[in-house]
Amino acid sequence: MTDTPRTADEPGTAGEPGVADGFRAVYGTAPEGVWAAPGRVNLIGEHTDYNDGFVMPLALPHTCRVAAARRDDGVLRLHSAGVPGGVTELQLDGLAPQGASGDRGGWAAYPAGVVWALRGAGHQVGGADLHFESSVPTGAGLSSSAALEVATAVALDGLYGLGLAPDRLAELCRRAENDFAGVPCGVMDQMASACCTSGHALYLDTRDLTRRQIPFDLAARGLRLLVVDTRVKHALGDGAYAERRAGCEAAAAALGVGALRDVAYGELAAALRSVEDEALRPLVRHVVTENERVARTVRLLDAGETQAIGPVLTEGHASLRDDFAVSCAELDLVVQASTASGALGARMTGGGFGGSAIVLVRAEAAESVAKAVGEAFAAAGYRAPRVFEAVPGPGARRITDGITGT
Ligand code: GAF
Repeated sequence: MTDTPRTADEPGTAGEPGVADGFRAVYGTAPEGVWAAPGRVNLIGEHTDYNDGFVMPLALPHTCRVAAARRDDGVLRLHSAGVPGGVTELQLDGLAPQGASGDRGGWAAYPAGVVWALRGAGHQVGGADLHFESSVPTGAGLSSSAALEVATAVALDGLYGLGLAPDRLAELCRRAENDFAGVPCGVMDQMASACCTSGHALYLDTRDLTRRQIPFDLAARGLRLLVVDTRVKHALGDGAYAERRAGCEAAAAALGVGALRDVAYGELAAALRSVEDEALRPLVRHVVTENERVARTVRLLDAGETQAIGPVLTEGHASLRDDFAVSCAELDLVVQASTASGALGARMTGGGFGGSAIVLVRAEAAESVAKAVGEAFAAAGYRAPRVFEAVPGPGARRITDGITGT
């Protein structure tokens, strides 16, 4: 494998002393605390969240960390170590959904949108200075935006003593992304970042946000989960994601249901016959079968048959590739090369159109499978992928408080 994730707890990388020091360097004073929120991979349940369906993400050790302090003058200042351009300064009263920088595209729209959503929901949030450092790869389908939003939300919740539950923060972060930053995502990524726990996958019903932490200790079973970042840029805002979402909504309307989640697996054949628009049928088939794959995965994990989820993952990939049409050649190659070289199963993870895949392997096969994927990429003339292991980490949290000194 080629890469090891940095974690917030790892000294000497981008841990909390680094981000507090970064805050001091930018703003000249000490932060009041440091908070962290992780990126995620989704084990199964893709493009189901905006259909009120089921998902099962787990938190990565990669985090967005934010050092933060209150201000009493109605000003929000935002700075990211990873982005050139210095400090973005905004007036709280002037925050409006067209985007923090007026172009909808700037990174600052995500944290600014969270402040806007919190205030819009009636929470007493004043000004703040925020400095971010993130180890979540951007554009890799690993939820760097959700990590940024949720880090902002937990920091403001802590600074202003709001006492909001993690799922409420996640919902407000989703609102920020949909209505302020203009990205029509579902709620999975924000819920994953806010609510995942170490050593577990989060089984989530996105309709009512009921959830269960499912133990996911792969090492104990002699297994490993690899993440392969194809380094093909992934972006949700480019229209294709919104088109899939609109197609699902049109299909639900044609079927007379509130959301495709309401079509039971046993009713699929009849539902497909009654959708007149042929272009919508594959979308229905993917969502209905994907919800069934989540249910199957839960049953297998509950029964301790972890390695048997491998073929379910690969089946999910075929559905995303052939029915939902959100894969790409590089993601397909990860799945093909890894399963051909001994992986138990593999699939793209996240929104697709590039980004990352996950690969379930027996521990002893991890190196050879990663090598086989790298060789397949080289043979195809693709850029070398980044490969690392996903071990389920904790969700959003405060990592230091009471920082003193300047
Ligand atoms: C992206 C979105 F942000 C999620 O809400 C989800 O729809 C996912 O794509 C696909 O499952 O990560």
